[in-house]
Parts: sequence; C-alpha cells; structure tokens
Amino acid sequence: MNLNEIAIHLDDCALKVKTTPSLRSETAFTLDEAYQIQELSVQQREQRGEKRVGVKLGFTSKEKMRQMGVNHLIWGVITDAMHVKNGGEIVLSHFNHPRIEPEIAFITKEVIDAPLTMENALEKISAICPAMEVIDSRYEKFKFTLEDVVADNTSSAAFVLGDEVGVNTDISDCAVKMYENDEIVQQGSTAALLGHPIQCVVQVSELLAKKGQALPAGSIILAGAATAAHAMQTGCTYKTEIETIGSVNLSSQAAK
Ligand code: OOG
Ligand code: MG
Repeated sequence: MNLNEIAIHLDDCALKVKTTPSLRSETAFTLDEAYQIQELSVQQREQRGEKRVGVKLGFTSKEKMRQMGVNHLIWGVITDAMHVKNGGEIVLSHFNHPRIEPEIAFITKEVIDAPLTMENALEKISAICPAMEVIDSRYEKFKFTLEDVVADNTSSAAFVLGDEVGVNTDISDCAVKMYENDEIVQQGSTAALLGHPIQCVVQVSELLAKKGQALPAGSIILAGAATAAHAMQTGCTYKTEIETIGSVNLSSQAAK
C-alpha cells in the first residue's frame, strides 16, 4: 500500500468501526511518512465536511508511556465531529475499543506559528479547561508501533471540555481524579504532564514551527493524559475532577 492507500484504509476502519493488524509490519513507513499518512487521513475527514478545531498531544506523561510502551511525544488533529458537549453521551458502538483519559485543554487566543517558551506561552492562551479524551485505536488489541499510532491520528476519537477558567489559574500541580460512576478509576496530578502542563503548549509551538505550520486563534490544544487510559464500559458516567480547574463529565451508551 502507498501512503494514501494506508490513510484511506485507516479512515475506513474508523468509519466502519473495524480494526486492522499493525500496518508497519507490511509497509516500512518512517515517522515522517506516518505524519503524512495522518494528514491524508484527516483530509478524508475534511472531504466529509469535518472541520479542524485543534490538536492533541499524546504520551506527555510517564503513565501513558508505560501503559502503551511508546516513549515518544506525538500529536494528532482533532475535528468538530469529535467534540461531545459537557454532560453529553458517547455511543460505544461507534468505536472499536474506546478508552477514556483525564486531560486539560488550552484554548488559543492568537495564532501560534513560532516557538514559545514557558515564560511567554500563556500570552497565546485565552482559557484553560478540564477535559477528557476518548481514544480508540484502529489497530487490533490496541497494539501499535510509534509509526502506526501516528498514522492512525494518534487514536483520536472524541473529546469533551468543561467550563473555562482564566489563564492566571495555577495549573502546575493540581490533583486529577477520574471516576467511573462513583469509583475512582485513575488519579494523578497535572504535574505529570511534561513536568508542567504549559510545557505542552511549548511543545506544540515547536512542532508547528518545525513543520512551518500555524495553529489559528480559537484552537483547542489537548495536553495529553496525566494518567493511564481506562477502558470504557456501557451505561456509566465518567467524570474528571481537577483541583482548582474544575470538572467535566460524559456518559456511555451501548448503541443508539
Ligand atoms: C495514543 C494516544 C495517546 C494521550 O493522551 O497520551 C493520548 C494511544 O494511547 O492510543 O491520547
Ligand atoms: Mg489523549
């Protein structure tokens, strides 16, 4: 398969809720080529009318790296079709094997097109929100190489944002708790995100600069999970509470 055929195959798996064996074993594409495949697969979504609304980072915490055995920061594209409203519903039959992650999100105030530092990154941000990401691998058993997962748009599937707080909120070390109904299923701290979550904005700025790309004002940046991801079950409410930042929730339903 050439890069475009791989992109169409992965997009088809997402659309039809199917899995595929690792593609890397068949075609030895590089990490750069994996990002080209990702871009081509996002273009498939755009052809169906989806709009880009921001980017997401993956493997920004040690817990996530440990869980998946991938030791490298990655990024992907999120679209409007992936956005679920706070308190909304995830239909599990739309996904292969969805997992949920507690995250935080940054909303950008100005275009980002050059490298930022820890000191000036917040100037580009208008608000911060508690968030959760639903990831779903198009690979069998959620097993992939670094190149595979990048090609698969870093397992992007859905996300939910809670109410915004101001940029002066201290987000450096806030306790994170994710609940399935009344039970805590994951917990950690925002400090797990590259040492300080604002570092996630810095990383995005560097990735953009390296690619000569710009992220428009009003975009969402999902900073990555501070804990391992949790496999979603039917008929549950998932809530993430982040100290001083706030909470966000959604529920799961088998089918519609
Ligand atoms: C890749 C996506 C990782 C995160 O928050 O670290 C990610 C995966 O684990 O399937 O979204
Ligand atoms: Mg994530």
